[in-house]
Amino acid sequence: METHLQHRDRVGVADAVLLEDYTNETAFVDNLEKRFNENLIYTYIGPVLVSVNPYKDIHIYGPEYIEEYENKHFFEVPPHVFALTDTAYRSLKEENREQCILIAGESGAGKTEASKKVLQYVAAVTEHRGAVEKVKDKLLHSNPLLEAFGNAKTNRNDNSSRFGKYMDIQFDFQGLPVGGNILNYLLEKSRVINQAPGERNFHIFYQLLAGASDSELDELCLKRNLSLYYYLSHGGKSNGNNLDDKKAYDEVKKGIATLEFSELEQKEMFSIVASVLHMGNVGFTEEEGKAQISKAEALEAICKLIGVSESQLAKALTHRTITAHGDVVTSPLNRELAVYARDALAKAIYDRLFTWLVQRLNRSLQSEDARKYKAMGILDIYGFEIFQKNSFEQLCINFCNEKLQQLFIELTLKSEQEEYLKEGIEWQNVDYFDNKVICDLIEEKHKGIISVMDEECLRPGEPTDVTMLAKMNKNFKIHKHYISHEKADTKTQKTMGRDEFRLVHYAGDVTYNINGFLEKNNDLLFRDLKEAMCNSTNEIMKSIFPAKERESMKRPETAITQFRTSLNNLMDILMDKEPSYIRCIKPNDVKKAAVFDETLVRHQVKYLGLMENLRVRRAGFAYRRLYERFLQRYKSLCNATWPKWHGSPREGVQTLVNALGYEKDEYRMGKTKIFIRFPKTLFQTEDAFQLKKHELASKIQATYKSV
Ligand code: AD9
Ligand code: MG
Repeated sequence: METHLQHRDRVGVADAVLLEDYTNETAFVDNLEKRFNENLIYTYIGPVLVSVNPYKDIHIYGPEYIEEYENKHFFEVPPHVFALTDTAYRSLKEENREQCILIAGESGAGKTEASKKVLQYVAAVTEHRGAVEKVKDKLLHSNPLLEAFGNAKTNRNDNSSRFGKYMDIQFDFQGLPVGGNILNYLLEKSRVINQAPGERNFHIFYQLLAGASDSELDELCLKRNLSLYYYLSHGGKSNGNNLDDKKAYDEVKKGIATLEFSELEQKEMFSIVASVLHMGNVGFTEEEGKAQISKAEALEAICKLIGVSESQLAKALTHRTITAHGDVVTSPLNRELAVYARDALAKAIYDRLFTWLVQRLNRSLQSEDARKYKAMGILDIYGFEIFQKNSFEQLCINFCNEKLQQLFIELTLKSEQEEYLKEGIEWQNVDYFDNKVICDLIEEKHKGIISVMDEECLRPGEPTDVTMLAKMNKNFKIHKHYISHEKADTKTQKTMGRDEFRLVHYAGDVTYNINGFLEKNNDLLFRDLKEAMCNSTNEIMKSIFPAKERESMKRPETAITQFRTSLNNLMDILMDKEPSYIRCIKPNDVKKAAVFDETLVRHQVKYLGLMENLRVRRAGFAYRRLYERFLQRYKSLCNATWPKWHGSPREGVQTLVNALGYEKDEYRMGKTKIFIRFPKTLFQTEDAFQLKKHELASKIQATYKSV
């Protein structure tokens, strides 16, 4: 028989807190690798689930697995996303505590897949009845729709989410799903007009061209040929086979039907998608510095599809109206500016259409039931990004991760401390790096980076990226987490360009390039274009370009300020809930099964803060278990407790550990749980138990044989 120790050598430990040396990153990564090689993609750090993307179907999500995990105690079944979901769901149902499941990890690590498994599990273990069934159907079908519009093929993930998503599943008092709500964050809208080599635009464009019938395409003035569309012709072509896109289009159609879109809504939505494609084909010539539309067919198609007048749109694309000192002045754009205006319009339309879609899904998912519901939220949001070249988008994303890390610290440390307190166990605070200082550097009112950026954006005169950076360099000169070009030269020896600044994030240093910050943060759309869209006869278009925005003289908030506001709202939502964590890890950069790139994994372990997490978890006691459960498992190891203990479970455990010879320093007795300091103690007990079990089994067999 393989002993517990041998078994552990082969498949590693299911919970990293049981590693002998919990400060050793190599041991931690080795453990993940051993498990990965055995197709054991899940590992715990206490209650936190670490998941390593297997990049292949490992058949662990079927009905038999749902059954295995339903109503089981977290630590008595192998680690699994179902176990985590089950625990969260039962806490919601039985203890009435709202839940949130926070999923983090870099692009391609498996966040979205994990979020779908959570939903799948919830759908499977809740009752199958008429109304509930319908809600579940809608929840499940909203995903393909969101992914069609919000995901794209990138070099790192063939189905990369290009937006952040927070989805609430709402439950009634019986624990049945009655509705849902989705919040979306920061769609990568620049993808609409341009894609990196090998990458694609958002899936929906390809799906529409591959999946729509000839007559549907005719109505949208589209042809099936991808290369006809400028916005699709930069990056990679379709997957090589159109079949996936075609199939995905059918899924989208199914989603549209399940979520009860009207015929008109559907038609208008696809008209807008098509008009974005046509937008890219609007060309310009220039005469005497004035842009003129050169390709009339594209413009005609747009105007036909969204019901705006050709002359108004043509004028809006080639002119700009501003109000200066109370006077309204219209001036012509040159070719370069007209192209810029066209692209800005395409991006704005698509971005707003996406938000409309989310709101439309929410209307469909709204619980009909007015009774108070409890929510389980699932957060699937972009992980920390460190690229060769980092821009405004990376700053937003990394800021978001700083905030989530802050929440993680507060919630995990808080709950850890609370547990010791509750159990009456003395506890010494552990040191950990509190990243609040970085959050403050970025977002502090009137002082932080966001304030400086906004001030520059709104300043009269001629603010530029260069002036913005100069101001930041000056204001944060002595900040420990901000490194300017000059400071880098003298201090760190890591040289930087004059147009760069570096932030020392909790997860590592990131050097940002300032070029484009001002424009991206301003996110301006010329007034003429807004006006043209607001005159559209397409109801969706009208609603996403409301007239009041056009009339309002007030400047809209900058992009990063809007983002900060929505993030802080999200933090408030999450703060009130009981959190569960899934930390996803990508094993390799080639999207392949069975390849475990140790360096790559190490890097992620670092910036997901897993070692710190483990340290905090282990600072006190590696292992804890309710008295009843501990006794139940190990009672055969002591004559006084076997086969049945008649006193209180606490006394039983005390008798048991005395018999096992636990030293005083090895454990503590809490109010409801035993806390064991070292993994070794537990392993010895577990090995003794396995041996005993084996002995007992042989004995029983021998008895049978002799009969
Ligand atoms: V991104 O930040 O949106 O670019 P995610 O969401 O972290 O990223 P995703 O869930 O989309 O990654 O996973 C990427 C791919 O890995 C999937 O398309 C699957 O092919 C593969 N994957 C992920 N998780 C699993 C799994 N549990 N089992 C099998 C998986 N394959
Ligand atoms: Mg994703």
